Amino acid sequence: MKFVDEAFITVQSGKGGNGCIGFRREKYIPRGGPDGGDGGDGGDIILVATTQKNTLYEFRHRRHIKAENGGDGKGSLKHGRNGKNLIIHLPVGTVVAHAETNEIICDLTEPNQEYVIATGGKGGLGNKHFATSTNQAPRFAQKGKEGETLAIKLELKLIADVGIIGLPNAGKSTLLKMLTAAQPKVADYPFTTLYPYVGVVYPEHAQPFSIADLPGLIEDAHKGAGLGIQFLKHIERTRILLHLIDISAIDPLDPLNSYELIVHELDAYNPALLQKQQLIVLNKLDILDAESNASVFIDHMKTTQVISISALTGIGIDELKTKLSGLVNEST
Ligand SMILES: Nc1nc2c(ncn2[C@@H]2O[C@H](COP(=O)(O)OP(=O)(O)OP(=O)(O)O)[C@@H](O)[C@H]2O)c(=O)[nH]1
Ligand SMILES: [Mg+2]
Repeated sequence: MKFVDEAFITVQSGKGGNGCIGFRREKYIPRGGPDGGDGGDGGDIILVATTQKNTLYEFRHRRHIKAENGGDGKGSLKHGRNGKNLIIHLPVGTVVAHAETNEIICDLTEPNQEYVIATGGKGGLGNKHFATSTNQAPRFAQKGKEGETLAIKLELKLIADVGIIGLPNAGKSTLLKMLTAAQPKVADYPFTTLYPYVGVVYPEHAQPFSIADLPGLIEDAHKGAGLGIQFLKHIERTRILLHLIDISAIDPLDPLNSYELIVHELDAYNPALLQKQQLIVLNKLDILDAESNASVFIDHMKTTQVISISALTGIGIDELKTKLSGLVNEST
């Protein structure tokens, strides 16, 4: 299904049913008392976070969502039926805000998290409730209350422990496939990945953690170049950045330049991104000359926080898993 990470919808809870004006009419009871039943309550609109969805695509076509109205009360004290609550399943990571003011209403960060966004109108009371000593046959009942109508903006900001970033073709999707059961498309042309994928890594002796494959970044991504900025926001909610670099270049200085380009893009979009824990991973170590390029890179960077792998053949993957799992646990 197509990836959509923003949608505007209107939600409307159900109206309460009206209370009934009724009187008992039985054979030997000439003037029966009031017996109008109460109206049922209108249904609520409830948002529920689910891991089963990763797009807001359906809301392109589902713009107005309404819960059921409550039924009217009936004679013989029959209570109107309550309107059914309407549950809207949203992907984990959806931020819900007022459409006009952008004021945040709730942030669905946990699976199964619930939020009642519009409460159904109360049902009206039947005339039975209004009988008094002076008015034993009240000819009025309460009307049901209107439901609430709210225009909201849904914005999906993926949540993952680790986000894989890098230039197009660095091998990000290949790495996600190697580490998890996710099946993103892999191909030897740039911009194969058009939207983020999230997979779960199950290390042998540690807690599982989630990892997101993000579309490739290029120069001026922060200004909208390539797939650009629309995906940079998904990096905001990953705790650790895995910066993947193709080390198989002919010019050993290329990987360094590509590293700096990406760092510059992150900084230009939001400097806070650079405060995140970052792990540099050099990919395509199986290709000729990659190893010597890797040494050049490591010398220049003067850091040991670098892991060399081949996402294709599996070189270094176990070491990477252990390293990531350690970083994830440290940061919780
Ligand atoms: N030899 C070799 N090729 C690799 C390796 N990892 C990825 N590739 C190849 O590099 C090409 C790009 O891989 P992808 O995984 O699609 O790259 P990506 O970073 O997801 O690319 P975009 O989605 O376009 O940003 C594919 O042809 C892969 O088969 C590796 O470790 N070794
Ligand atoms: Mg890809």
